[in-house]
Amino acid sequence: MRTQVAIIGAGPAGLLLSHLLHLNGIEAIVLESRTQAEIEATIRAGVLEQGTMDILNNAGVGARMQAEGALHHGIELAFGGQRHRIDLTELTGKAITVYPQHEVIKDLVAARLAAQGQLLFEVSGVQLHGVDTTTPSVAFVHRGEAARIEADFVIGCDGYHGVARPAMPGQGRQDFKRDYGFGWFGVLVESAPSSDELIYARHERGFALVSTRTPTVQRLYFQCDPADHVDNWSDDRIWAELHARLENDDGWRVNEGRIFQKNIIGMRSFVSTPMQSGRLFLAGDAAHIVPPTGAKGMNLAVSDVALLAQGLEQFYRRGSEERLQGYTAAALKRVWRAEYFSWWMTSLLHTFADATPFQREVQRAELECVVGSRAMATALAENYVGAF
Ligand code: RFL
Ligand code: PHB
Repeated sequence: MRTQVAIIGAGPAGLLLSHLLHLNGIEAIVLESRTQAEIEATIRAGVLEQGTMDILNNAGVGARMQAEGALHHGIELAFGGQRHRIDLTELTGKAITVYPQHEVIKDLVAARLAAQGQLLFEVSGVQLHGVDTTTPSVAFVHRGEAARIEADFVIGCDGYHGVARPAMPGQGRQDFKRDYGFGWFGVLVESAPSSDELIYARHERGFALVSTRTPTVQRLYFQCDPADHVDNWSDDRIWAELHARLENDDGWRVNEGRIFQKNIIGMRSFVSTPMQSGRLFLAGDAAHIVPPTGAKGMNLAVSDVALLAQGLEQFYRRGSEERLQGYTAAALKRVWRAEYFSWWMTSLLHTFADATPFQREVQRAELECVVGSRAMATALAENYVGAF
């Protein structure tokens, strides 16, 4: 098989990139290890920045997001028994949209299939060859048969555990990493939203987050031991923990309902540089991870591939590699800002096992500054909506 761009991974990064390339008349093949049903059912992100929505809308895949996504003009920070609203729109002129990542995936898959895009599911044994030549190739197994794609470029959109980053030449690479030592316990709940806006809560027992998915499904999280197991948490124990962490003086309570999914994720920050070598480029979680507190992961994946699509378009249309060569620098500028913000939100809102009493008081004081100072609230809001 021969194509212009071989893309590994059909997450938001890989699917959107293949669609943006298609819109520019560039051919791509996407290789995905899971089934279509699996990728369309994986529950992950929920918050889309305006810039992400603009990219999806301009690519013609935003109709359902516009119809079904919920526009949020603020978020709440809860601590010390009180809830404080950060008015995102008043402070920045922008808003965010809550629309589940797996719905974005469904929209992108539908668009790719409608355009007869080449999307191969259930591939295995993906191996990259010749990425430092102008004729790279990808070997893999599909439907029990060995196959190979010859391409001009290979793009690793295969997430944190993928094969593309390990295939990068080791020389000159630098990885930056921070493990937080805690995780998030996430539940999906059949019930009406408890709040019109997301609530980020700091409590001595640990962080909690109230988010939504649809008018009948809530997404709730609480800080936990990443080595804990969902089976240790009965529904009653989960509700007791959430009520304890979300306690407040005005009598507001999170709505209970049937819990139909539980999962635990670890929290880490990670950046691998450079994001390119020869004809191999990395995008999204394959190159960087943020803790979910800042809601930035999918937004970064989308902005990476928007840059790559521009670079590839310039290459094929004008024969210039200038933008492609500047990809790492352009992407990392935004990536590091998101790394900073996600680290800061995480530090502000979680309990740290090794925190001294002094550090705990400073953390509480910082939260008071954020809700009390328009300048600090604006800084949070600008970062949260992706205003700069
Ligand atoms: P993905 O989504 O991990 O997709 C990678 C795809 O590659 C496939 N793959 C392979 N295919 C072929 N061969 C191989 N060897 C392969 N290895 C892997 C995988 O099967 C998969 O389909 O990466 P991508 O596209 O870079 O997208 C990144 C986002 O998914 C991620 O950053 C976000 O989900 C992060 N995130 C959030 N981001 C936001 O912008 N807003 C949020 O509100 C938000 N909340 C979250 C989140 C992530 C979470 N988890 C579960 C980590 C909340 C949570 C709980
Ligand atoms: C979510 O709804 O899954 C979500 C929302 C905000 C975050 C992280 C996750 O910061």
